[in-house]
Order: sequence, then structure tokens, then C-alpha cells
Amino acid sequence: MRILILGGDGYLGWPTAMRFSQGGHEVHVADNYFRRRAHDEAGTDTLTPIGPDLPTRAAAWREVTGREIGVTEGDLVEWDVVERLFRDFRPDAVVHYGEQPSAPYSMKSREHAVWTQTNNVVNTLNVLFAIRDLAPDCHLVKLGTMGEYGTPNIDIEEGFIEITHKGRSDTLPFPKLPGSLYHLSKVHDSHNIHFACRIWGIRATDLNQGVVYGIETEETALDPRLATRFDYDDVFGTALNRFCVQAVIGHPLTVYGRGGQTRGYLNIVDTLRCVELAVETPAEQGEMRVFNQFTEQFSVVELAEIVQKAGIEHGLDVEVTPIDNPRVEAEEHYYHATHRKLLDLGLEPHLLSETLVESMFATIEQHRERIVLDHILPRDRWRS
Ligand code: NAD
Ligand code: USQ
Repeated sequence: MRILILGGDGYLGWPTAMRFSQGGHEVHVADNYFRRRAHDEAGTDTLTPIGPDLPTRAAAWREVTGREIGVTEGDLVEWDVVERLFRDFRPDAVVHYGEQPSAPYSMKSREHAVWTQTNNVVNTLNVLFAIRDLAPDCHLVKLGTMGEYGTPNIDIEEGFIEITHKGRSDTLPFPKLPGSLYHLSKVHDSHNIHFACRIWGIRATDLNQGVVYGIETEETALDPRLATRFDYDDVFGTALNRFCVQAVIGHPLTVYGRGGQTRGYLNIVDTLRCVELAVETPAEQGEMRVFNQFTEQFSVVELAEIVQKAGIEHGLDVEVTPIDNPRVEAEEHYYHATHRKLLDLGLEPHLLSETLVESMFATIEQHRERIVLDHILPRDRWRS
């Protein structure tokens, strides 16, 4: 298959591109390096050293495996870039990771919020028009987020819910209560994708993904030059990845508030498998499928305890010190989200274990001199 990976320079995009290329597919990646620029501006950086740009990473991949990954350096908000990508590459499937992914970044200021929503919503609209007009059979596999649903006091279904109202029934999109302006951008995307499926007849799978952890995949392990980025800072680092770095440097684990915030989590290895499963079994023409993409749910306190235990095994002295929550979110709440559809397609989860956490410690220890201590504690508050 011809597979286009948007956001192919990112934490998830680069390992996904290598996975499909290794599987014998023709792969092309596109990225505008927003993520790298945002870190440069903040004075942060990926813990794992990565190549300076996509052509260098693709050259390393060619040298190690003999396989090609095509590269476009460009901004998906620009129609010319998206049009050229679709005309020249003619994808059978598009895996769309290419958005601003951080909730804290989107909540920094009016400018950050406007930029996040414009970037994410407009670039996805461009992709939808490109599919409609240039590749109508192409299957869109779009990364959404479990955070679109928020934390309602009822079970979360996979995208849709059957409702009976005043004696009549229908299956409608599950209500959305996102907790940041980033998460809200994904809700806007989902509505636009649903519209494109209903009105234009395109095919799409919206992957409502939970929080991803992990550093290594089969392909990143082949050569240090194939590593993916790994962030631990207050803006782009995610919970478990941050806790592992904090444990290694002896910083108390930064549980925000009471720590009962519960989310779905998954290993980066399972992200790649889920995306593969979605691409291998495309949605029907006119269908929008929604998969809840995570394997286990944990509260923040439970995550911290797992890291603490693994730390003790590893000879680290790990403290957990709750800090005032910089975000605005429920700190104790009901959370039960369905996640059947990917399991039904054959996903075999790699569950979180102390062994996995210890292997992350080992990689972090190799690069500990790169850790910027000033960016461990959160700096921005969501409500002044
Ligand atoms: P990432 O920032 O590492 O990857 C996104 C990539 O997209 C970056 O390389 C960035 O430069 C690029 N990009 C952004 N805007 C672009 C534009 N206008 N044109 C071209 N490229 C652009 O983030 P990630 O963690 O790899 O996440 C990938 C996707 O998965 C995102 O859409 C994110 O919202 C979603 N997601 C991530 C997680 C997670 O825990 N990492 C969980 C759920 C969903
Ligand atoms: N948290 C802490 N301490 C920290 C960091 C986070 O207690 O040091 C808490 C947060 O307050 C939150 C939970 O951990 O309650 C998860 O936070 P996170 O930063 O790991 O994840 P989040 O902001 O939700 O965003 C990440 C990705 C995003 C993706 C989302 C999936 O950055 O791209 O959409 O996970 S989900 O959470 O399911 O919406």
C-alpha cells in the first residue's frame, strides 16, 4: 500500500513510518518541524538525540534497512503543500498525526490557543478536501484523543451512543466534554471528519487514543540514529514518561492535586499495532469508525506507585510529592471507557509492567546529562 504519514517527524509518526516501511509498504512522511521549533523556543529538547531533520533520518533508515521513506518538509495548513502531496504520492491510506498535541501548550495564552486550533482544524480540513477531490478511495486514519470525551459520570462508549428520547431512538455521537483547548481542537476535527464521511462519502477511522508511554519500538532499537523523540518537560512530556525521568534524577514525582485523575494509557508499541490494524482493515466508503485506543486505565497516583516500586527494584530512591494542580480537572471521578474494537481486530496489548518501567530507566540513564532541570515543574496555571 502507499501510506502517507502526516506528522512523520514526531514521537509517534517516525516509528510508525519505519514500521510500515519495514512491512513492505511504500511510505511518505510530511512534517513542518513545529514540534522542534516549540522546544527550541522553550529551551527544552528531546531526551533521546534524534537526527537533525527528516532527510537525515530517512537516509539512516535506508542505510540500516535498504528501504526508502519519502520526505516532504512542509506545513499542512498550506493547501499547496497538501495538494502536491496527494497529487504526487496518491496515497491509499493517510495516517494523520500532524497536529499540535499538548494540552498545556494550548492553554498558555490566547495566541497559543488560537494557533493550536487553527493549525489542527485547518490542516485536517485540507486533508479532508484533498481526499474528496484527489483520492476519494483513500482511507483516513486520524489520531484523535480519549480526552475528547472528558470524564462524564457514565460509561464512555466508542464514538457513538444509542439514545432513546421521548420514545424515539437513534445512534448519535457520544457527548464531548474536553478539558483543554487542544482536546477541543480534536472534537472539532471529529465533527469535520464525520461531516466528510456523511456528506461526501469518504472513509475514515478516528482513533481516540489515550496517553502513550515508552521509548522503544522494534525499529527504533535497530540503530541509535533511528531513535524517536522522548520528552519529559512540563509542556510536552506526558505523565508516565515524565515520572520515569523524575525517578532517575531523584526528583519527587509530580502528581498534580489529589491524583485521582484517571485516563486510558498504552505502550508506544501498541500505538503502532493499532494504527496498523486500522490501516489493514479500512472503513467502508462513507463510514466513520471510532476506536478507543488504549489498553489499561490508571489514576495518576497508581502510575506514580508503579514507577516508585520499579524504582526501588532498580535501586532508586523515589518520592511521590503531590503538588498544587496547575490544570483545571476533576481529581476524583468515575471513569470507565469501552475499548473493544481494536481487541476484536486482533490487538494483543503490551501491558504496563515494572520491567518495562525499568527498561525505560535504563535508556533515560544513558542520556541523563541532557535533562533540563528547570522544565520539570509546571510553569503555567490554567486558571489565574
Ligand atoms: P508530536 O508533536 O511528536 O508529533 C506531531 C508532529 O506533527 C510533529 O512532528 C509536528 O512538527 C507535526 N506538525 C504539527 N503541525 C503540523 C503542520 N501544520 N504541518 C506539518 N506538520 C505538523 O506528537 P505525538 O505525541 O507524536 O502525537 C501525534 C498525534 O497523536 C497528535 O495528533 C496527538 O494529538 C495524538 N495523540 C498523542 C498522544 C500521546 O500520548 N503522545 C495521545 C493521544 C493522541
Ligand atoms: N499529570 C500529573 N503530573 C504530571 C503530568 C501530568 O499529575 O507531571 C496528570 C495530568 O494532570 C492529567 C494526567 O496526568 O490528569 C494526564 O496528563 P498528560 O500530560 O500525561 O496527558 P494529557 O495532557 O491528557 O495529553 C496527552 C497527550 C495528548 C493526548 C492525551 C490523551 O499529550 O496529545 O491527546 O494524552 S488523553 O489523556 O486520553 O486525552
